[in-house]
Amino acid sequence: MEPAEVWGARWDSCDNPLSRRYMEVVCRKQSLVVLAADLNTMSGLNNLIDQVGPNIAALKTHVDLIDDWSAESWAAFCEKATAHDLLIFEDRKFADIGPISRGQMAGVYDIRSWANIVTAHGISGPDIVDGLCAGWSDVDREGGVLLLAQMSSRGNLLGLPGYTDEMVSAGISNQGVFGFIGNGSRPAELTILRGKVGDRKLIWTPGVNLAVGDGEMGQRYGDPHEAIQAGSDGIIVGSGIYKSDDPRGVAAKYAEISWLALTERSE
Ligand code: 5BU
Repeated sequence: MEPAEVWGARWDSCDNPLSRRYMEVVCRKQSLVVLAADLNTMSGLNNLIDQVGPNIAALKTHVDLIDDWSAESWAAFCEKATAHDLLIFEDRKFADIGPISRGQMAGVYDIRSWANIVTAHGISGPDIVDGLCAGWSDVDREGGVLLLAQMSSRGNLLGLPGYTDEMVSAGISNQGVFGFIGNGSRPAELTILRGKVGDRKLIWTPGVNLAVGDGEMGQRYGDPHEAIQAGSDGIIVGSGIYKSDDPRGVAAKYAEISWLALTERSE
């Protein structure tokens, strides 16, 4: 199916330059799975991507989780991800003022040079998006920011009255914003967020697992199909895949469920 057909109004309306690239990859690979690759060794990460690369649409990293990180091994890993047609999303959750966030895109990890997408809290104000985009411009690259409008974890403060609305109005007109993080564990909350966001931005959702319910240390999980029906454009799945005995088979299962949900949504 053609992306315009599958994605409907979002294909024309999403304004960050990477949005279409992601939507095309989803159609090519028939998967809306964003893999949360939360492993702490480079060999573990490489093995995981070798196994599930064909079944996922984007790769989410926490670069500071890795015990044996080196610039060279990371560059090779990113090359592997790119060969699998994956946008690389560093879930760094930046939260500082614009100029410092810009500087934090550099540093030892040099996130600006390999990440296509990063997450940010809006707690310090909307200029953080411009700071992060300036970080990419410093190395002649363009990226997209995912603003945290909701979170999946129990008791998070983004659910306090007004916060999500403020986040949406801060980001909706900024081209540097790729989209918003919504709560994959609560489809009802997600439906409300989608209503506020409309079709101009994508929504990606953590807190998704076929085993719905409470996870470890306050994490909560919702069903992948329900999340997409409620308006998610990318299901972020970590332990549901990498902790399974058959990561490849399970990733394929999440891919199949997610693609079916998207095609149903577009009918
Ligand atoms: P899990 O193993 O599927 O629970 O991993 C979830 C991932 O999504 C993990 O990397 C978290 O850092 C990330 N996450 C989350 O769980 N909840 C949130 O609200 C945000 C990110 Br934002």
